[in-house]
Amino acid sequence: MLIIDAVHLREINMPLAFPFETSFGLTTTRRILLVEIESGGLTAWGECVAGEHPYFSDECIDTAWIVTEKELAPRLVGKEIVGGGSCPELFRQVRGHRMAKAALENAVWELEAQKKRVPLARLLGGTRSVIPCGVSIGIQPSPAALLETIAKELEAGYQRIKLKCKPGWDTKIFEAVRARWPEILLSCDANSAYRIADIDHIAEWDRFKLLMIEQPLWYDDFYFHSMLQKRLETAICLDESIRNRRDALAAIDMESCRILNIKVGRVGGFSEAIAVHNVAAERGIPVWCGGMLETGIGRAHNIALSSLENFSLPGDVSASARYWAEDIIEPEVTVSAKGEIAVPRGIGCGFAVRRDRIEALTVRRQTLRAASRVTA
Ligand code: OSB
Ligand code: MG
Repeated sequence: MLIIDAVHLREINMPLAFPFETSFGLTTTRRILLVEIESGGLTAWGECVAGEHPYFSDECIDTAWIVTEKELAPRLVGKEIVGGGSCPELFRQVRGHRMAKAALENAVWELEAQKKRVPLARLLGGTRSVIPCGVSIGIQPSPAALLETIAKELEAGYQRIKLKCKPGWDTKIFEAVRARWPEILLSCDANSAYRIADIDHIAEWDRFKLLMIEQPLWYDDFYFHSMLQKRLETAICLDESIRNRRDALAAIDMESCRILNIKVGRVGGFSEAIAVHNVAAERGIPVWCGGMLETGIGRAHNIALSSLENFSLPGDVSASARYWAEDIIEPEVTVSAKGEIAVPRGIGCGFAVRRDRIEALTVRRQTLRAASRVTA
């Protein structure tokens, strides 16, 4: 059993080493909510992946902060719980706010792994010793800049290139990339930038032999994606639309997609991420781990999750140095020349959190502590 003594919230501000542009906007500096849980002398961290604005999903760091402080953390402090798997039930009364829930739940799983002195990856049911890695490349200032970036990432060993796209940065770009690299594993991610009227336009991309087209239509849709999937040879991969296991089941059975992106924040924590992974495995649908421009804390958790068997496609989990001049964990996450990350074998997530660095980046903080118990 774990007794939760305290939950600390903090916001850190961290400039990205390379600005990241998607169809919904440009990110240059991340504002990130970190949670730290104290329990019987142990301490475990979680990262909330909500963005600065409610553009990817309806959560943002400011909603996550309020909900964590006022609703979620109070449901944890002072409680005696079994482990990470206890969190969904504790948080059930709060609807939505999955990224806020995930930060706390994942920290509790980390705590449980530390208490049991096992690697987090094993506690989650992971079997892989290395995970295959791809990169997500934002919209670039010019096609030439994009080609240069791709060349650099391939040189580093990454196994799959994903191109962010939007109307005006799509067909011509894919053409240029395929002209230079006819055979690489290539995919695109539209973050919902298209509508069903674009069905003929999107169907033209079959000639590029993309591994998948990620979330082309509305962020909350299955029906029109199913219509589109029937028109395509290329697999659709859903990201934004999949909030939980039931969504995964609906999307798979409606044939809205043939591949799933699992983001642990988007589905509300490791418990639900494992459930999505399992239902996809039962139905023969491969999954991969998405990314949300995480610091080392969220990145370490993504590595642990990616060690589960059905994470068979390269994920968007890549080296710390692609995001940060200096990460907040040590060692930093690195990728081998084969485009793989080794799953740590140490206790917990297997990375040490750099408290000094976090202190220097902190712009606000709050502590919720259990009312002191009187012991006989
Ligand atoms: O849709 O996968 C996405 C980043 C922010 C928000 C949404 C997405 C992304 C990425 C980047 O594609 C993945 C990463 O490198 O962390
Ligand atoms: Mg995506």
